Amino acid sequence: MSDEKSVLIVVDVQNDFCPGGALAVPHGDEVVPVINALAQKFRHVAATQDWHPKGHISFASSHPGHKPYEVVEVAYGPQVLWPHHCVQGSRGARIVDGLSIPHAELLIRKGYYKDTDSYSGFKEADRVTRTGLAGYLRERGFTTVYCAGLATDFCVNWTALDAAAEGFKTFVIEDACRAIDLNNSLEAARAGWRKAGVTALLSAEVTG
Ligand code: VGL
Ligand code: ZN
Repeated sequence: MSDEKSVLIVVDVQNDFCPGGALAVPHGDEVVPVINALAQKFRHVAATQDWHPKGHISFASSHPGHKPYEVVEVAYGPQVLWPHHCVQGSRGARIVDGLSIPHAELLIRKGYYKDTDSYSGFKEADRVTRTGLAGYLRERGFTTVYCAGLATDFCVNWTALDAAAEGFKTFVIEDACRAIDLNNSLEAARAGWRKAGVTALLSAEVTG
């Protein structure tokens, strides 16, 4: 989308979410060539990076007696526990080497408060703390957001829902995403998009 009002947000394409990583999304690496081609169609690109301190609240290791993929109750509600992943400064937290989006204009980090997780690129899991992304996009004059990356049913999903809630026309480019699919979370995400007016698309449908 070479127009000035549209931005592609590339969500969390990081080593830890790819095969061999700490929280590998099945086939997560397959989004890389798809996003590389897709990003060529966009004049404006932004990216997000999951960026947790050691001992983060979302890590199962921070909750003695609990294992990854269990759900615990924390101050802001239920929290899925994950293997430790995307620790600030680690190799696993780095954006995947093969991702080629040199024209990305913004890299926004999230999940850096020890006691709050953040799937969304806009708002943390307490649903109050903002990352600044909405303000940035508005100030830049963007009206339309396209989402791609990892994982479809977690960080892409929450980012897309929040983009729509912030008033952006919002698309998820499904072949440029891969899902974790925990307890039917992918179908639940798609149902949420329908309700929120988020449109699922394939990258071939995105015209340059
Ligand atoms: C993500 C689980 C934990 C994601 C991040 O990027 O979808 N999932 N942290
Ligand atoms: Zn995370």
